[in-house]
Amino acid sequence: MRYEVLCLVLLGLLVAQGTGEDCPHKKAATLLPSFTMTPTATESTASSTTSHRPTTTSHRNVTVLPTSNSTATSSGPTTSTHNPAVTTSHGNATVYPTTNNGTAPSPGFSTIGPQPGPTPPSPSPSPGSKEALGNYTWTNGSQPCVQLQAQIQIRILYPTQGGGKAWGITTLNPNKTKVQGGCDHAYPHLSLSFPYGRLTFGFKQDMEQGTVYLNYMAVEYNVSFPQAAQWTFSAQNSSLRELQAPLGQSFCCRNTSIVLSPAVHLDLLFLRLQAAQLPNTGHLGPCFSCTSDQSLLLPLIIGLVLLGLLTLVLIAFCITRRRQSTYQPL
Ligand SMILES: *[C@@H]1O[C@H](CO)[C@@H](O)[C@H](O)[C@H]1NC(C)=O
Ligand SMILES: *[C@@H]1O[C@H](CO)[C@@H](O)[C@H](O)[C@H]1NC(C)=O
Ligand SMILES: *[C@@H]1O[C@H](CO)[C@@H](O)[C@H](O)[C@H]1NC(C)=O
Ligand SMILES: *[C@@H]1O[C@H](CO)[C@@H](O)[C@H](O)[C@H]1NC(C)=O
Ligand SMILES: *[C@@H]1O[C@H](CO)[C@@H](O)[C@H](O)[C@H]1NC(C)=O
Ligand SMILES: *[C@@H]1O[C@H](CO)[C@@H](O)[C@H](O)[C@H]1NC(C)=O
Ligand SMILES: *[C@@H]1O[C@H](CO)[C@@H](O)[C@H](O)[C@H]1NC(C)=O
Ligand SMILES: *[C@@H]1O[C@H](CO)[C@@H](O)[C@H](O)[C@H]1NC(C)=O
Ligand SMILES: *[C@@H]1O[C@H](CO)[C@@H](O)[C@H](O)[C@H]1NC(C)=O
Ligand SMILES: CC(=O)N[C@H]1CO[C@H](CO)[C@@H](O)[C@@H]1O
Repeated sequence: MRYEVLCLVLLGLLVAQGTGEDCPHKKAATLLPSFTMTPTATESTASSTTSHRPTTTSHRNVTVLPTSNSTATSSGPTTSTHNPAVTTSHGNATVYPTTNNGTAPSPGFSTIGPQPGPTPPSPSPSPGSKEALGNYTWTNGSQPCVQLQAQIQIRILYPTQGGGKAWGITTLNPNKTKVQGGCDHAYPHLSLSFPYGRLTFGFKQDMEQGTVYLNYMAVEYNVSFPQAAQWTFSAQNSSLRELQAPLGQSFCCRNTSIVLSPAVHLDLLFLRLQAAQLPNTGHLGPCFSCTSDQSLLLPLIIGLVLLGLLTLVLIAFCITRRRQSTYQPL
């Protein structure tokens, strides 16, 4: 982690200074944690606003035509500016690929690469902007029972026509997302419908522990990723225990992922969620921060403690040396 490195560097500096120079007097080490977020969101947006879909046309025969002849250089960071992003549209859902080639990257991190060059013009917000941050609330009457604020990304590992696999990513456009839900006391749920897809979050209250957590999650999505050999995706998992927070508090996380199945992941960025005992004010309860943030804090604390110990040792060393030096001239 960054903080471990930071702490180590600081320790190293202190040691170097302490041994090389005379004893440091009144050294003030200031640690300023700086959270720099670099959202590499590959925004995907629906290109049309019409949500009317003829119910009779159940055409599943969709040919995916990349706009450029995709003899894609396997790794082309040098020629990236001349490479237009391949966009395919099916059912009005435009999807920008993360990888042109059918080689399956390891699930997780490196797949969310930045788009080469500017993304094609689209009527909706630019990638990574705050506009993709959704605020989804379900209320029963006047009492809100589930509120979820997040930028939601769906990541799907899909089979390609070449026989490989690739990760596709879409980001939900909050403006085109409809919220439904239920306020059953022990099992509140939230359902988000968007063009050709639906997400369902089922929560569960654990009265004994006084917590609430995400217990059930379902994704259904019809989307055509580049060179995909499959267009309908669905996954559900009813044995989750994620996003857990004490009753009355909201679960906050800058970046967390839910693994529904090996092939379907959900990324929740800038997440703030509360699914039980919401205050009536429209605001959420105090933040209960996710473990990934805490795991960042831990190295920092350890580093600070070590720093303190080291400072003590140095001071002791200084004192003893000064005493020696006062007696030595004799
Ligand atoms: C979210 O975290 C994953 C790794 O945990 C990282 O690859 C990704 O870039 C992060 N996304 C943002 C927007 O910070
Ligand atoms: C799918 O499209 C191809 C070419 O457009 C056509 O040859 C084939 O018959 C179509 N299949 C179906 C099931 O419509
Ligand atoms: C794509 O490129 C390959 C090799 O360069 C060529 O054989 C093929 O005809 C091209 N396809 C199109 C549609 O241009
Ligand atoms: C993907 O890249 C590999 C090697 O980088 C190559 O062998 C393969 O043909 C490529 N596949 C496609 C569909 O371009
Ligand atoms: C989405 O909503 C935001 C905030 O209400 C608005 O500024 C933006 O224009 C909307 N975008 C579209 C495409 O409707
Ligand atoms: C939700 O509202 C309906 C009627 O508006 C009511 O019958 C139901 O008891 C309410 N549920 C909860 C959990 O408050
Ligand atoms: C996805 O497509 C399947 C089959 O065509 C259809 O049954 C399902 O309702 C679609 N789902 C959504 C969310 O549009
Ligand atoms: C559901 O999620 C749990 C916890 O992440 C995981 O162990 C389990 O394999 C998942 N079930 C399926 C069917 O993927
Ligand atoms: C989210 O929506 C709720 C209910 O519509 C509203 O009270 C709250 O102020 C909104 N929060 C933000 C950050 O927009
Ligand atoms: C860009 C695109 O595909 N637009 C289509 C969106 O869906 C409506 C209704 O199905 C079509 O009329 C548009 O052509």
